[in-house]
Amino acid sequence: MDQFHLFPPQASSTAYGVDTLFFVLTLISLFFIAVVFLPILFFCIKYRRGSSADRSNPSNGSNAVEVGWTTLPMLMGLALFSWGAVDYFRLERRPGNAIDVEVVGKQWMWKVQHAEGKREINELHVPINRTVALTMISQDVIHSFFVPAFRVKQDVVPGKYTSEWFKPTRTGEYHIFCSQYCGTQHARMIGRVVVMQPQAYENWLKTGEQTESIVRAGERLFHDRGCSGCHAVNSQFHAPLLQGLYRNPVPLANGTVVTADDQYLRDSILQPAKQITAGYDNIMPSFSGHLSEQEIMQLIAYVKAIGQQEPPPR
Ligand code: HEC
Ligand SMILES: [Cu+2]
Repeated sequence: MDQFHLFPPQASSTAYGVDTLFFVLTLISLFFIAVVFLPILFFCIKYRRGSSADRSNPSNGSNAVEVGWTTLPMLMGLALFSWGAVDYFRLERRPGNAIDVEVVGKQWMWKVQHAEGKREINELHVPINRTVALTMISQDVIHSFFVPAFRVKQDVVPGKYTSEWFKPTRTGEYHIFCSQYCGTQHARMIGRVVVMQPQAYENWLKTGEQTESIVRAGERLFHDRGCSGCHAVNSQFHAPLLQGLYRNPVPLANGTVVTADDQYLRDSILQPAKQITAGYDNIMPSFSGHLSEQEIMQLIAYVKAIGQQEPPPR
């Protein structure tokens, strides 16, 4: 299908599945178009003015036909739904063992940061045959991260993390589009994914100025912004330790229990009063407006990193 450029190349592990479903849907639609329009054409000719066709119109019902054309399309519809749902869930569930990349959308560019700390704008370098998982957020309006060659598209929303993953299966450069109208320069909010051989990717990561990793940057912020003043073992304040927190259940003061995922950590930093941890007072100041989206992502990366450690004794 590559010679025929009706479609972008299939450059990810999921592209073929998405295309197959799309083609089957198109074929089925063509079939039903034929079933409807060929008889119309046939009857137009048969019953044209002046033809000697029989117009007495005797009624003849058939239960078999009625049941048939009700159940068959229903089963087809259900089959297509299940097929689509299976593919959808596969695309929705972020696989483990992925390369994490953070993406911030803003009018009108894509800001990318790799876990190792490397940053780029409107470009995303990735190695071939590795799963890449993007954690995305917008710092202004709704955008959408669309890579046609990978058949993935996901809205990028202010205030809420969304994610998107793909596994590139061929090297090369592929378009990134913003596919959500986001203002006058929306059409310019484009970029490219560069899929590289693993070794070339490793070399690329080392080029340019040396940057600290996302976790290191988060650790630095954690001290600079005064988080450690409350959340440290020897703190004067009564604040929860963040070690062992990530992905674990947190009992809240209102009696409910939530899981400490990325969104919870984000909300804890920006709107601490929204979900008070049980046994603590609402003394944490809100950092809303004091941190950039990238800084919030770095802090979260750090809290996630220490979240895998054992809580130290107090
Ligand atoms: C004045 C002290 C203080 C400062 C400064 C502070 N916190 Fe907190 N933090 C608290 C307290 C007390 C709680 C528990 C009550 C609540 O949920 O608001 C808390 C809760 C949290 C939680 C949820 C923890 C849990 O177990 O559910 C996270 C995550 C968090 N803080 C991160 C941060 C980060 C990141 C910073 C720095 C940007 C920060 N805090 C700065 C006092 C503080
Ligand atoms: Cu946009």
